[in-house]
Amino acid sequence: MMEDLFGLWDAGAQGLPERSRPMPDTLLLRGFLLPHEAALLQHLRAIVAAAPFRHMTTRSGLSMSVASTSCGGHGWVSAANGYGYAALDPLRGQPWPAMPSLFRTLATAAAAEAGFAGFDPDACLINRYQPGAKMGLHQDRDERDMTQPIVSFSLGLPARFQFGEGRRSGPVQQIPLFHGDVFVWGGDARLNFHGVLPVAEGKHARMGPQRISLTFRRAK
Ligand code: MD3
Ligand code: FE
Repeated sequence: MMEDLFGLWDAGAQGLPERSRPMPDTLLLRGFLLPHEAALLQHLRAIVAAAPFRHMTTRSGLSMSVASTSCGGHGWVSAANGYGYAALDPLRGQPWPAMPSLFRTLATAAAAEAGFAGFDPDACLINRYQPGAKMGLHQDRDERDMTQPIVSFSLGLPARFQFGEGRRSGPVQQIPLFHGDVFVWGGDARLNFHGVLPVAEGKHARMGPQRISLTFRRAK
């Protein structure tokens, strides 16, 4: 698509503010990853070659439309018999690939910008959204220390991110996330409900027909 060839799907071309606080204790950094794009993608390729994307199963036995893998000391896993953090990749019976120091450095820097100094992630969940894939509204509550923030990186196709408050039935806002954006959540926003609407068809110039998110957490 022409828009994509000229990079119009990236935040810089949308004329959006470089940083904003969509709600208290959050920070959205537009294009924060773009200076590091090539190195990030190289690391990502190596991780996925070692620990491939797979569709996990929810507790209700349904296959997720998003495919996932992890890097770091702990990976988030879900199966019919439960979910949470695991030091071994159940698919391979081996540790997850190490978290590249560039990933950690960028996540820690983004968290510090948001006011969460000293964030030291031990888990990075990598989600792949092909067109049509989505993630329903949920809370992230499998981590031990809820005073630690969550940092997410967005790459590839844009997505409409949905977020509400600490209760499922509360009001929901939508915000577009683009290639290179970083979103930080902590403090009072840490247990907010959030999700991703179905990703629209398209082909990103550098990522192809997919959106990939990397979500950094302190699991243990
Ligand atoms: C807001 N992933 O993996 S990342 C997830 O784009 C997840 O793949 C989405 O939600 C994705 O659990 C969203 C942004 C995010 C992550 C954690 C949050 C937003 C959050 C925790 C609390 C509030
Ligand atoms: Fe989540």
